[in-house]
Amino acid sequence: MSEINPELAKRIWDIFAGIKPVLRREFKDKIKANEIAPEQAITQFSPFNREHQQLAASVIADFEKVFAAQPDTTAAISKVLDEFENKIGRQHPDLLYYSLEVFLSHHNDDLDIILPSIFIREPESVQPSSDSAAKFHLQLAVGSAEETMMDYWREDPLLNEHHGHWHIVYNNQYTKNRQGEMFYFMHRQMLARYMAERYGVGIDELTPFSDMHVPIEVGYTAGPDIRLSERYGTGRPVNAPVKEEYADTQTQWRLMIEEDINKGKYDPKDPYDMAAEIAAMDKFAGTIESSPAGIQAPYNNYHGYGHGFIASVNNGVMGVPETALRDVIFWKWHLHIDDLFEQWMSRLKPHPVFKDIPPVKIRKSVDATGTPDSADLIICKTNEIEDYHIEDGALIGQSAFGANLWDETFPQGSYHYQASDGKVKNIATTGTLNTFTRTATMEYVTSKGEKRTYNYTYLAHDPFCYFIRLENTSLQAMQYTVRLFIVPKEWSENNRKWIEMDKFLVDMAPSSRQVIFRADTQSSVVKKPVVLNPDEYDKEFTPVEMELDAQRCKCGWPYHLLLPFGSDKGDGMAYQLMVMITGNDLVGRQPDCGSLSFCGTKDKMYPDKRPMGYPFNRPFAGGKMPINQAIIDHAHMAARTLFIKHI
Ligand SMILES: [Cu+2]
Repeated sequence: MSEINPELAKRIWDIFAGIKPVLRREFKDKIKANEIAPEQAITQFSPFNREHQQLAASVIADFEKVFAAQPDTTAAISKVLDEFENKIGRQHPDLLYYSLEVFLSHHNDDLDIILPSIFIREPESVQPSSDSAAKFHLQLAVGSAEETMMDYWREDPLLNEHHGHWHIVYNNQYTKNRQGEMFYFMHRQMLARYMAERYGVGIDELTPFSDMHVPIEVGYTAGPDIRLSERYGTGRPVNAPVKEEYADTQTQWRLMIEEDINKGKYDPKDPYDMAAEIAAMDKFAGTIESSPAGIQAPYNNYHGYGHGFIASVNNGVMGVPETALRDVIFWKWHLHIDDLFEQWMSRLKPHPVFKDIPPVKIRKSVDATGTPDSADLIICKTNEIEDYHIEDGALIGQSAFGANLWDETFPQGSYHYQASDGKVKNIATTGTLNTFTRTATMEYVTSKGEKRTYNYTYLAHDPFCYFIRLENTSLQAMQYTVRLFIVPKEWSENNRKWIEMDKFLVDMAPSSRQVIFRADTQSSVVKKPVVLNPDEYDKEFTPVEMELDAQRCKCGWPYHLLLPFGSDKGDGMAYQLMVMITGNDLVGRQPDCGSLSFCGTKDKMYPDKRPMGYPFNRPFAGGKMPINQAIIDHAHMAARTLFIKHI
């Protein structure tokens, strides 16, 4: 990446910080006055809409043409911005913003562009829905008081920003490697997290919305300021019907999809081969989403049309990726989509087919409840490590838990390590991580010039790290891939419910024992650079922040949501933490992007040779508890219990 000059960077910032409701209002007025060409006369721009995607494609093609005609990048980008400004007033502003952002994100390799946060870009849409009058909120918002218990999560501004940004990075114009598979995987992971969260908060399990002939039982009304955005309708009441013709289309398509799955249209060519599985899922999910990974089918873009059919009830948040998560129906619609992926997956040959077990050893036993337990999986809260510095992690681990202490166990308690200065310091291990509810303040000025200040709550957790004791039994130096997952213990036999926490490469000397250190902030799932406090964002363009950062990748999961809620009852909620070691599957030691799980690396191969979510990419078979049995039986897998307690 290279830096662009500060004036140009500031100009980009200012464009994205611009007040969009005014532009939207002007555009609506022009439509009314018949000043806009009919094919451009859009009321709500939605990248889920096929026709809108095509309009964006031609805008992006214009940007590319302008860009290619200039000798240097700075001149090229400023001409593209001129072109963007020329188009304002002739095409829908959200179509133009979307196209510009997709274009810039594609060229982000050459440029270190800082876009303002969602708090600045779309302030009216981050307002918590609880700021609607309470009664109005319950009646219209979600249909039940219970559902509002999840507002803090569904309406988390940075979660919504993440989702919006993901759909910019994985767009329809610039094809990415394994894009269809990524659509399936990223959304399945969000669902696993959402369901674990509901379970922890103590509300009903999520049910799918699979039949649009049934009125939408849940409603959604965002905070009242959303109406000032000129982008959305007033909200969707509970039990609102989807238009009959849309429901007919959806039903017809759903039946065709199920028939094609059952006919084996999307089966992998070889039922055991991972590359064949990846290609097959990529094609299937790419067709359903849709993305360029898909194929022609009558139901192509089934998922996207579903967003549109639901949004059409009242120009709802479902039409827009950076607000869709706020609505309960998003999760119900996506659970239905995921059910289709599950139908496809149930046709694969189940695990265990682990033929490629690397020469490693992690010690383990079985605890009193019959579940796997490993003394080689050690967890610490980083604020319980005296004089902790992340760069000393490996040294701390080796000193506290390795070398002549290799055969000791370290149940929750206080221990010691020797720091590089020779001094003995304290370190505590834990079996429980805490989550908290914190309050932050958002301040914004509406398009009417009114200043708003709101408190909102967000979930946060103890900063923590893992120490994993791993033995390389090979006589060779090896590189291994470490894969970490968690799941609510009661759901540990359900392969859809495992939450990916991290995956990374380690180097091992021949026949060696190593204490591997890994901090939560390094997680391959999390957006980099890590945002520790969601309300700390740049309120203004600050060129000093524009330093190069090879790890920068803006589409990862928000750090503060890395751990699920857990439970506020008793000891908290019992989770299982599982580690699986595979060979050198990750392409490259230092990916361009530090958030490879959900972001891949830009324009290159997805940096994992195995199917996303491996080993939970297939059902497990054998015995009463096949997943736990596989963990017990295989030398390259281990697990332990971890409590997550909300305090
Ligand atoms: Cu999405």
